[in-house]
Amino acid sequence: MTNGPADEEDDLPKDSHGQVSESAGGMSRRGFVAGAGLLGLTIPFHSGMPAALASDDALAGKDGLTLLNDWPVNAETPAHLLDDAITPTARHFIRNNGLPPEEVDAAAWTLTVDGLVESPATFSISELRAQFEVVTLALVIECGGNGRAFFDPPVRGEQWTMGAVACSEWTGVRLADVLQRTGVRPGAVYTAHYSADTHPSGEEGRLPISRGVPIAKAMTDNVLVAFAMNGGPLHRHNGAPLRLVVPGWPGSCSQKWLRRIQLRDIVHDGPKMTGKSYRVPRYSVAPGDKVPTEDFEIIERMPVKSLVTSPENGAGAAREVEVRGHAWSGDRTVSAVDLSIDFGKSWMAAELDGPVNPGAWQNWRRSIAFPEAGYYEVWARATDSAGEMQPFAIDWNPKGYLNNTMHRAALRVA
Ligand SMILES: Nc1nc2c(c(=O)[nH]1)N[C@H]1C(S)=C(S)[C@@H](COP(=O)(O)O)O[C@H]1N2
Ligand SMILES: [Mo]
Repeated sequence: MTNGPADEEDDLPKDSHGQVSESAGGMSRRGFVAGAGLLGLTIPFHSGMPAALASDDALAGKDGLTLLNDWPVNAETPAHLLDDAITPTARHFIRNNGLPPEEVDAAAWTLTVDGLVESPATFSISELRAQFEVVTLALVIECGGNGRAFFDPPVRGEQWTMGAVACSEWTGVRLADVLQRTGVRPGAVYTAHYSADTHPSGEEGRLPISRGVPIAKAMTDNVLVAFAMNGGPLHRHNGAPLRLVVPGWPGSCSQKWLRRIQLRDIVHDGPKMTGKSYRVPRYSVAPGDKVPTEDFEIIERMPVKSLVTSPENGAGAAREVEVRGHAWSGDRTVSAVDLSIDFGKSWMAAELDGPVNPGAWQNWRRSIAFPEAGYYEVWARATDSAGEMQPFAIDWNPKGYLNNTMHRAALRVA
């Protein structure tokens, strides 16, 4: 079964309530998320996903992911499967705007760096390995649309709940080292990333996505051109054999199946850079407001956020449990994670680790004794090094980006 590409620039048909009428898995998209937006729990898709939808090999090599769309393949990870400090490859979410290249030959793959550089160059993966320092870093990739499913009124696009985020260990070379080798010409302001995936329309030469970042971001020393993931090859859907990893910024900056980086003298204007893609209004808008495209700006750093990965949302729990999860904040560090089990009336600090390296998420935990049996929600609220805290309510925007509201995990305490 096919849902069709969810091109974030295309106007999909809407029903009379202004909701997306495109179906997912035979149900309306709202059907999937009904209730989830109210409580942040009972997300029925995992158990509710029709078996036929997951029966083909779209998710081969993945473990427990929830398929949101099978063409292109888009799949998220239930929060409790993100419990590991380092996300296993099998649990790294998949966000495809197009169709991955069918057959890739890592030995023949090349990366070309050109545009406003002193000396354009083309590198094979073995040349990258041989000519630059190889580094391994734990880095968060989070889709700009993670949490979109909770927007009210709803917005179109993939209906991510909590799980379009991961922190795998990436091995590669620093983009900064590669750019230092080719030289950056004065006047270069932005990168432009090109890749080998194809547009779902099948139109010759039409790119599914080509994003870029300001040169200063590209020169940050945790931005990698990565050829290994968790000590093994990249998964086919995570960009094999070569991708960018740009931690702290929308996942869309981390171009998969990377073939070319061009330096430009203007802000890159490739597909999904302009219009309303990965852009938000410069000011707060009322939920449902129409906003002129010229009032949108490119999303840069991702906001402070946290995830409760244990116990599992909706599970039963003993009277005393260890609650744990991760927290991250764009280019910053997280300075505190606070927990509430009484709907925000009172808060207690979690024990919080530092990041293993800049760009990694931070693990936190706390043992909690529930006062009596019953229904609880564990709320987690991270605060970052700039004092920014996760909000209660979504700062609504037309494309459903940047939802960093607190994660609320429901528990039945025996
Ligand atoms: N070539 C290419 N790169 C891409 C994409 C894509 O569709 N094509 N999707 C982007 C988006 S929107 C995100 S959130 C991340 C997701 O990375 P993942 O699929 O490995 O989790 O890849 C980015 N890189
Ligand atoms: Mo994304």
